[in-house]
Amino acid sequence: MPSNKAISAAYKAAQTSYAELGVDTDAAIERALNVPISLHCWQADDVRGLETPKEGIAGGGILSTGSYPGRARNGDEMRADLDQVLSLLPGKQRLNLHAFYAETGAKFVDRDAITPEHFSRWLDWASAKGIGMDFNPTYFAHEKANTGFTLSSDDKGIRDFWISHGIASRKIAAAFAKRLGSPCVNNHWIPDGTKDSPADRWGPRARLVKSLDTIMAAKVDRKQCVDAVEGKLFGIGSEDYVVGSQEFYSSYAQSRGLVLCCDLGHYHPTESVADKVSALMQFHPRILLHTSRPIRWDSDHVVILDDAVRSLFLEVARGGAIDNVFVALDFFDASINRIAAYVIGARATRQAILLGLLDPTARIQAADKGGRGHERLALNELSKSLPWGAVWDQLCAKSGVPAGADWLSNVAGYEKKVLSKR
Ligand code: RNT
Ligand code: ZN
Repeated sequence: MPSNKAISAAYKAAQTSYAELGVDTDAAIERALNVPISLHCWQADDVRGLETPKEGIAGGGILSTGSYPGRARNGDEMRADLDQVLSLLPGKQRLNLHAFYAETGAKFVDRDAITPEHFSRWLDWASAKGIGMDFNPTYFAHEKANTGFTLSSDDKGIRDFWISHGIASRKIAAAFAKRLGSPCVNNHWIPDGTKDSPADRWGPRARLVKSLDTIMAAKVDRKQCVDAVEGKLFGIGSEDYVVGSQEFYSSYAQSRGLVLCCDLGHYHPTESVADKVSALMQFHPRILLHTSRPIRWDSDHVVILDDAVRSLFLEVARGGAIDNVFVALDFFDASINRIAAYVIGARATRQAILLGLLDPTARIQAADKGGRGHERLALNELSKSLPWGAVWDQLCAKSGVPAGADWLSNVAGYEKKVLSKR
């Protein structure tokens, strides 16, 4: 358990090491604390949603595995868990809500009919905490998604239903933004696709464009509701064909002035999302990053400080693009304590942001420019062993949250007092 005195002594030494390489650690801490990270509500309840469960509903390929005790069973329990999570996280956070977390009381309200009032309890909670909210239409886990097609379905009735849902989501997002005084990112992920090779790869894509165009044509303030679209390589049940692939959405977002979402789990395992950033951002002024951890496939494991996450934020920092990316978590693991899962994933994401900002970029780029490839390589290597942990502890201390692994005792206390009683 590092004392405050030990933290500041270690920080002073670290500050000197970084300063020798031209890095201002105070400025990096300040900047890293201010990048909003959007906490996905769906880790708390294993992506179940708050609608009355119905029989025979496919999940759209989203699957949380494990049965660790303590899953949140309603909105109040979710908010209590998120309170606990927020108390352990340094810096600025937001809440990322999915549409099927509407609270409609005893009345069933279908997805095409939801309105901002159905989220008033979430809004009151976020407003009391002084945090912004983001939103996601839920185009899965619904009887009208069971064929595997929603907005790209060849059934007009199905398409129209989901178009209404998409429009409803945009109005809700705009209302969130207005109430909380901060633009709301509204991310559309559409699960449509097929398990096996379809005979027609064209029709669904043409229909998806038309449906999305209808949704985006609805009059909603685009400054308040910032729509994003998320592509994917494959899902459970859509192994062969995903209608909304990366190429589809990269072009769609760019041509329609929408934000493109890149999820770390949505590419071939050897593809580098870090490398994509500088390519995409020549054309896309802003992108949304879903931090996740795919193990062999899009498994949505808890984010850790691995190479994929580190190199992604290093690229963002080197490109000076930190203010042009939206950062959101996207993982779900029901096999471990869910509060700890949030804290680990959110802290790792912010650590990667901090590490990017601590990069001695000017020095490394000067070596590069001077044709001293060996120096570039040596400095890149050196940056891995710089005392960034001491800078991180200082960031936590500055934010008034436990440094090191001290937060584990808070999680243990909450498990004993609250989670074990569920
Ligand atoms: C699915 C996408 C999407 C979802 C959430 C629940 O593969 O990553 O972002 O995880 O909308
Ligand atoms: Zn995602």
